[in-house]
Amino acid sequence: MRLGKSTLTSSIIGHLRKMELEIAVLAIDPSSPFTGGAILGDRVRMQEHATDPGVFIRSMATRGHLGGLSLATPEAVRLLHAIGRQWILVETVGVGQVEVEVAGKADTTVVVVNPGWGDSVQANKAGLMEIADVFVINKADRKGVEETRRDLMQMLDLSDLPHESWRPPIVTTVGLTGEGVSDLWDAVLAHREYAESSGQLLERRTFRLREELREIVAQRLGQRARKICSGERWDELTGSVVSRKIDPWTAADEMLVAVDA
Ligand SMILES: Nc1nc2c(ncn2[C@@H]2O[C@H](COP(=O)(O)OP(=O)(O)O)[C@@H](O)[C@H]2O)c(=O)[nH]1
Ligand SMILES: [Mg+2]
Repeated sequence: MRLGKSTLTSSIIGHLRKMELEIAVLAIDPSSPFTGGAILGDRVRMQEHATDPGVFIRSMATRGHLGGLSLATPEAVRLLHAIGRQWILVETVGVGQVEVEVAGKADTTVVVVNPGWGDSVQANKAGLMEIADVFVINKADRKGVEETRRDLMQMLDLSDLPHESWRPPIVTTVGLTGEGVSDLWDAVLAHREYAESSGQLLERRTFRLREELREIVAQRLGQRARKICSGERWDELTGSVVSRKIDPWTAADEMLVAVDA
């Protein structure tokens, strides 16, 4: 959804560069994986920062292979951190649109909505409540900001916030002009402070690393499985399954017994 995320990101970059912070932006937008249109658009949008060595911008294209991103993203973040980038902004699409596994995995997650967001995201609202550390109503130059704020507050009141002691603040911005961006950044910093002192940051990082590790193990096991499923024994067992001497489950167990032994 064109919520103005890239435009807002560009304004945040401007804000951070004024403080001479070195930053990186990873744009993960699979909304047009085949044409690459969205990716080009993001580049153009962030062009004002393109020649600034203090800003590193990359689009991570998914080309339909969504699974790949969940390992590529943390790897890229680690690398950017290692070369000394002080802040790493990751722009993703919203909850309910494919890249859920990337969303909500940052130290601080900012959820962007627009005035009059209404019914279009109805089904996803609960998901948004779950991952948001900060809400931003972008395109606040449009009608309906107060209704949207009320709507969000009500949802926050009703929802079972997973982290009782942090209530996501609601900030309004105009990405195009940069209005409200410094408030937005203050909210991010406030969350960061909370996350550090409450132990949430450590908890999230531990959880993320566990998930990543699990996925690497699963990937390695997949590679191993492909290797195992070949050769003489494999042909033999496949033949037995085809001729219905044994069922596939039994055959699989026999393959694995051979491996475990
Ligand atoms: N009126 C208004 N339009 C905006 C604002 N921010 C972005 N836009 C426009 O919204 C459209 C989508 O912006 P973009 O940053 O590409 O959204 P993204 O898909 O969420 O990254 C573009 O036409 C922007 O010019 C804003 O604060 N106010
Ligand atoms: Mg974008």
